[in-house]
Amino acid sequence: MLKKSLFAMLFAALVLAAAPLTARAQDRITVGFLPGVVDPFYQVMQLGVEAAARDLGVKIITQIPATWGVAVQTPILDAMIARGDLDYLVTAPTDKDQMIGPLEAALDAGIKIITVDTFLGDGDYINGPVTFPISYIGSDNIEGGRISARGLAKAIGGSGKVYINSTNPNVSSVEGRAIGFYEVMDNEFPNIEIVGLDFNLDDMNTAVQQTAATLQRVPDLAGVFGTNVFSAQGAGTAVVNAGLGGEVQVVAYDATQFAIEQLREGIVSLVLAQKPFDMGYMAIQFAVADAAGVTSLPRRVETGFAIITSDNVDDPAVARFIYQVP
Ligand code: T6T
Repeated sequence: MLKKSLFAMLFAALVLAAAPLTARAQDRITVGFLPGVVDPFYQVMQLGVEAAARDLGVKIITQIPATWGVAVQTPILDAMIARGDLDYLVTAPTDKDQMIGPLEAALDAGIKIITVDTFLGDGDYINGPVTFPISYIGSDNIEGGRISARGLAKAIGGSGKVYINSTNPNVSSVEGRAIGFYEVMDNEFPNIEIVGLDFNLDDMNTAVQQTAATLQRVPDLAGVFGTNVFSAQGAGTAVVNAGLGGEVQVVAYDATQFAIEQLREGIVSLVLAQKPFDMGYMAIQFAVADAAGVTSLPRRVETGFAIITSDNVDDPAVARFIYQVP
């Protein structure tokens, strides 16, 4: 008798212990992760996505385009929709207008959208032209452009000619950076002239060639703003190739190891670190919260920056934002 009831108690305890696990497995959501391109920024974002997925018990399907652009991202998106098992999609649209249609198709197929790093429309998901994504989680890139402009202006002593190397038109992130940069140079630095803006289509070799051509065309160039990983790497490389390291100052958006090395060598004067890990982690938290019925998730979350200079690069509180890719 005693044996029987002990067994019954043990069985009941096992069932109770297993119940939350079973419920959790059944409720588990599946989230697609479709960033912009293979680069250190999105690799760190992927670490954030995976960490949150582990912590919250979410299944992740990741597809990373090899090159930047709508023509590459759209068929990958279509294939992710066709799988039929995604509940949410965390994505960085590679064009603020052209990706609206393909992402609406995902929504129509029952997949809820969270945009990270880049947004659709004007990014105002409450009153703007595009309101279907749950949220935009990313940098305030106009502010990042302003910070970059003030950093470059300081590095060149407040006067001279500067040049912008960027990736593509109509991408909310890099477009915002150029807007903020122009705004500050126009309003705060009357002695600084912006001599050009090139689009390298997120290709580092193109960025090298374009910056080299500008150095030829404008022999008294004082500074370059590289608006993302490949733009800044290309700009820094061209400056070094021309033997102008330290003479022509570079401001680098994105805290890659390469940018930090160039900062230590005096080629780059300021590195602006974004927080891609946070973007990825929070996007998964938002998906889980939405699935659980949370209705007041913020429609826009700005993740902030770390401004890295030679004065603080070894401070652990700042250095932790340098992109660490395994
Ligand atoms: O700068 C990031 C990202 O914010 C931008 O949207 C695209 O380029 C990067 O991924 C860096 O390469």
